[in-house]
Amino acid sequence: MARLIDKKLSRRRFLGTSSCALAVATVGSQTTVLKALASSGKVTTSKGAGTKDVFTACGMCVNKCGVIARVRDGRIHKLDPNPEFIKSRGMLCARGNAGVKVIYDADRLKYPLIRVGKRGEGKWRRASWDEALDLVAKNMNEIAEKYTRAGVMFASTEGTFQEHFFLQMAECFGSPNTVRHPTLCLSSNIQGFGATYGTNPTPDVLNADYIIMAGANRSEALITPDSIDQLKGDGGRRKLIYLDPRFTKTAAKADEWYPIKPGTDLAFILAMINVIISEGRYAKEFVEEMTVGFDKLVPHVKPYTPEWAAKETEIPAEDIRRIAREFAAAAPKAIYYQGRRSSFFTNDTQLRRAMAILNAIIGNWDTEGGMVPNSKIKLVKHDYLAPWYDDVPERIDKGSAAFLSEKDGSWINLRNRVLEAKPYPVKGMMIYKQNVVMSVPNRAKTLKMMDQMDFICTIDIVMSDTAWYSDVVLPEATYLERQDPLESLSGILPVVAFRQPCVEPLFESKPNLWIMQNLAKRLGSEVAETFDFTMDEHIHHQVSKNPQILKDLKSKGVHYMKVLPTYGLTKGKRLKTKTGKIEIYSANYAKKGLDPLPTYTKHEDVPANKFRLLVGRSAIFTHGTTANNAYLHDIMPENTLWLNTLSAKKMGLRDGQRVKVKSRVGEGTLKLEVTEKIRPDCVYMAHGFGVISKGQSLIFDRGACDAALIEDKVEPISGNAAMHQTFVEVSPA
Ligand SMILES: Nc1nc2c(c(=O)[nH]1)N[C@H]1C(S)=C(S)[C@@H](COP(=O)(O)OP(=O)(O)OC[C@H]3O[C@@H](n4cnc5c(=O)[nH]c(N)nc54)[C@H](O)[C@@H]3O)O[C@H]1N2
Ligand SMILES: Nc1nc2c(c(=O)[nH]1)N[C@H]1C(S)=C(S)[C@@H](COP(=O)(O)OP(=O)(O)OC[C@H]3O[C@@H](n4cnc5c(=O)[nH]c(N)nc54)[C@H](O)[C@@H]3O)O[C@H]1N2
Ligand code: SF4
Ligand SMILES: [Mo]
Repeated sequence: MARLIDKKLSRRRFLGTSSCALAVATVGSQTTVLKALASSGKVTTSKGAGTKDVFTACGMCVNKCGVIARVRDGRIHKLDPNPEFIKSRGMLCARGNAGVKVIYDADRLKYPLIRVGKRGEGKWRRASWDEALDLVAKNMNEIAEKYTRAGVMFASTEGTFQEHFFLQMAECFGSPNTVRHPTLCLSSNIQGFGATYGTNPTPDVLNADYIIMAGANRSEALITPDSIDQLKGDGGRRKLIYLDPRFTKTAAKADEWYPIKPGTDLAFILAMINVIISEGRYAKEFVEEMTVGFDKLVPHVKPYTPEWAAKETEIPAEDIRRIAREFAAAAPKAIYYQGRRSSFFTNDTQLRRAMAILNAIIGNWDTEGGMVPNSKIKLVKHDYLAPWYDDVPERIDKGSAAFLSEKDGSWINLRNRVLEAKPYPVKGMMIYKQNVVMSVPNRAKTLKMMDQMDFICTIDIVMSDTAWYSDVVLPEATYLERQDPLESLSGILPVVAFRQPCVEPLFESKPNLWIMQNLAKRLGSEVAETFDFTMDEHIHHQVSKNPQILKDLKSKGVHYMKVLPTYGLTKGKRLKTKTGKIEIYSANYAKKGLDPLPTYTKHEDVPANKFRLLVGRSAIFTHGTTANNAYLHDIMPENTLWLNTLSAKKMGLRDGQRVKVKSRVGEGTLKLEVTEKIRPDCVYMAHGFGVISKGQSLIFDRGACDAALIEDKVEPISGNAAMHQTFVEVSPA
């Protein structure tokens, strides 16, 4: 932790400190915040009749930052950051603060609902839990009977600790067809880095002297602690190079910004490797000792000169050459940051392989300021004996990608197979905390898939577009009203996060475990038995090997083992690859007929009179989930279409006018935002608008939906979606 703060600070002092003064710190100055971590005092708790402070974990996005909920007279009146939560450096973002609105949102789901009109018409009747769950179980059993258990698919996403129970339900019911968020998000990242290192390491952003971020907008797409640590470069020794077709908030914080031509990042990296090798700037000893296939890499990158890459990327050759030299000179405290979402192009896995290889040849593996393998605090797994069914086929999307995850599947490939009923029909959908109508590219196809379902049940907290198209909608208690299982968050400094109820669940909402248990009872004793435990028993079982975890969670809302990173733990050990080394050349890929070394492939250029549609995040929204939150809605009531000033001028379009955007698969209408902050050949719109559901009263009929426009292209190695390969026409509305 000494390195965490600019000044030297003993472990003891850090542990004995932290103060709620921190709660007012903003992302603005990272140094201030890290210093605040060291300021004196304990977590302040309120005193007085009717007041209570509850440690919990934010549920507004994947980061799960530590929260202290201030409860007054049975109502949460404020959410503060938990200064002890080292992963988030003791902070909450705008969305974390706006969590109060989630619980007291007039639009939240209050009771189980059963559809009465046509699907998507929005006519519902209130039902009791008994009636709703009877109906769900009846439909699941009928579909299983008619089409096998694989006929019911289970869709869910990361972000809540309770997803485990939903996946358990899928397994115990007997369906192999679980489909999760990774193939909309980071599966090619996991695949590309996994194939090279045997794991997807964490970049040590805090301690790196030289960072290249490309296609990773950390000042807006918030990942803790990277988003905070990245800001340390301000005025300091750190250099941040940023590649993005858009001038984002990260660009504003970078030392250099290059509006790279989308889809050409691989050329940039191959040229960097070319320079580093041809000028002998690689880590020779490390490469010799820790990697395989370097000899094949040398001739492979020969043609990829900076001059060649300049034509592809539109980044000057002299800059590429200089950046490569600076990068190698800063080694091993230099990182090519791999980002998170890698659902960009159809060669994303090879791009991530190239990133991994570039990092490897400068020898930044498992070193301070380099790429560090994750540590994780062990919790005891909850074991159960899933019933065995003889007649269940394999996953419907089996074989649709070279490396398909059995648990996550491939969203787009699965949807295609369901639409073709190949090799068998899938007629039921169980959905937990996923908004598939918004998050899977080509909305028309998702709706078509839903149309052909005999039954759809969605468990959500609001009437999402997906819930709107369902037959039964079940209201889950929000993250502020639930006890969730403990969650171990891996990283350089791993933590265990804790989510406990701050207030009683409002209306008739119920936690997922309760819902699964009561559904299981209706699916037969074998399924029910696997859910025969209380949450309290579950949590005590999780910490049975280390009861201190729970003690820490109760007393300070977080458990961690160390406050100082440890490096070099893998030294002298075999990595989790086949050869036990870093695989620059992948024999595994060669065996599957894939390029064993990343080879450059060109993507289609933007056709005349069209634009490339880019998607990405805004700091104040999470996916298609939070735009209807009243506090956040105040900041941005609708999305706009970013169009470059030059392009707008050429087309005679002006700022603020309404435009129609049309792709091969859909269209939408929204306000135009004329800006210099985007390349002239691209347009951009924020995600989460253009909703179909009238149950989201603030944003219904506002803005346009990007999922309606994006074509459903797929990366063939990981099965990830490729979301930046859609071209659109823009015209006055
Ligand atoms: N506020 C907020 N934070 C979040 C989330 C959220 O919804 N809201 N979601 C979380 C999740 S699940 C994820 S996966 C991460 C996503 O985190 P990131 O992957 O960092 O974020 P994105 O905004 O999806 O995409 C990054 C940037 O890539 C740029 N880009 C597009 N095409 C190219 C290209 O060809 N080359 C280069 N170099 N850049 C390109 C886009 O303009 C965009 O600014 O964020 C996480 N954090
Ligand atoms: N067009 C487009 N598509 C994208 C992206 C993009 O940028 N643009 N980004 C992609 C990425 S990186 C990702 S990770 C995925 C994410 O996409 P999804 O996996 O679909 O996740 P979210 O969009 O966050 O939807 C979460 C749903 O859960 C509900 N919810 C929130 N809290 C709770 C809760 O406590 N309990 C229950 N039961 N429900 C809850 C929300 O209301 C929402 O309906 O989207 C991907 N798809
Ligand atoms: S980054 Fe923001 S929304 Fe995400 S968990 Fe942390 S406070 Fe919550
Ligand atoms: Mo994601």
